Amino acid sequence: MNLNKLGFDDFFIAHFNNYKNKGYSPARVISQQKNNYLICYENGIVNAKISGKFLYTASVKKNFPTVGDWVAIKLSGNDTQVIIHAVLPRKTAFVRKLAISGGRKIENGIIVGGSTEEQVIASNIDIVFIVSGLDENFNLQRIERYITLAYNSGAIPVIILNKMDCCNCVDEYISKVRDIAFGIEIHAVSVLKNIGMDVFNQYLLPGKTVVFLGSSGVGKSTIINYLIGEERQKTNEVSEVNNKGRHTTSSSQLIMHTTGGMLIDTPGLRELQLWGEQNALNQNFDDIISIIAQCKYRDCKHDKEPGCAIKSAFEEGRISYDRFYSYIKQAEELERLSGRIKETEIYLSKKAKLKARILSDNRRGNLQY
Ligand SMILES: Nc1nc2c(ncn2[C@@H]2O[C@H](COP(=O)(O)OP(=O)(O)OP(=O)(O)O)[C@@H](O)[C@H]2O)c(=O)[nH]1
Ligand SMILES: [Mg+2]
Ligand SMILES: [Zn+2]
Repeated sequence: MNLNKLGFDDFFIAHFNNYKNKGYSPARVISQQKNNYLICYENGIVNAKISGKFLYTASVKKNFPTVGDWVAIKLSGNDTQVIIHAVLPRKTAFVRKLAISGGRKIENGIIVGGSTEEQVIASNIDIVFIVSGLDENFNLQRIERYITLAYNSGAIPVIILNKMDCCNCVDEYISKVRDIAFGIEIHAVSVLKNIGMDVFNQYLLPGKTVVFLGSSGVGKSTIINYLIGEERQKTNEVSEVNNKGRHTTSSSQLIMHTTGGMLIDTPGLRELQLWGEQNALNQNFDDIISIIAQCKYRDCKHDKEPGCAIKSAFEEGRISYDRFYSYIKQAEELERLSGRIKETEIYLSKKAKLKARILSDNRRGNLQY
């Protein structure tokens, strides 16, 4: 395996020099499941694990190897199990902030302390495809957030509006996206109906890496399968017979393309977006969040639970029902998007939502906002 073809260029060669002198070999991470890595090195693809020393010193998540990383490995005699000793500096990286539940402290009603952590979703990428479906899940704000993160990555963002077969006003959507994506290429395609798929040719270049990002179900894996010409990545196809057989991508994976380009498939919303969205929600509603944090019970539904801080805040006029209601609305949107809301701290019962709405209607005007 020629490592240059995998993207091992002057940048990495320079950074690897130090390790080379100590007898290490370079390799690129192509997939990861906890501490089980699949890496590609000069002799092919092998399983790898992180060294004990590395585990001991890499305290934060973002220091661990991730898909797309170049790493320094030590080969043992038979090469069946190699050890990763270090991660080379990343040229680019798509990073998402994670909210760490439980990591927060409240002092005098204010959130303090490190409540977020960075997660590297893919690294050493040249192009970030922000994939969105032209269907009922289309969401301009979400695209906006992806653009911000893509720009932060250092790679070039490109917007792919997939499922154009589901939409009869494609131009309208393109112009909406154009308004928020100044100077970014926007391509409408349908992988299912094979419309406009040629646009990918210009991005699949030898030694270059592209990553597909976007919510679950937008068609990332379907596009990748189309591009590599085989059903390599399981897709979210639902069997019409029993409605079973959903296959959502669960971890990132780097795949070689015949052009010599590399494609990284990533898991959608269910794995990643939730915490990002939750984080954004927390930022928007930090007043509500800090009050909720003072509820006596962690799973307080803000209904009849004793020691509910939200209830007292209503009574004392410290927050408005309207604001609480819009928080619930957004949390509800999250719930729809993720289906994993019960695992988050913002789970609220249907009853509490209804009650907040009724109270909101009754008391409108009585409260000072
Ligand atoms: N109508 C239509 N459906 C599509 C198109 N592309 C993908 N789909 C369907 O959308 C569903 C989800 O596709 P996936 O490729 O699994 O989506 P994904 O983005 O990989 O989803 P995650 O792996 O969960 O992040 C599948 O049922 C696809 O058949 C398209 O162009 N048009
Ligand atoms: Mg997928
Ligand atoms: Zn409460």
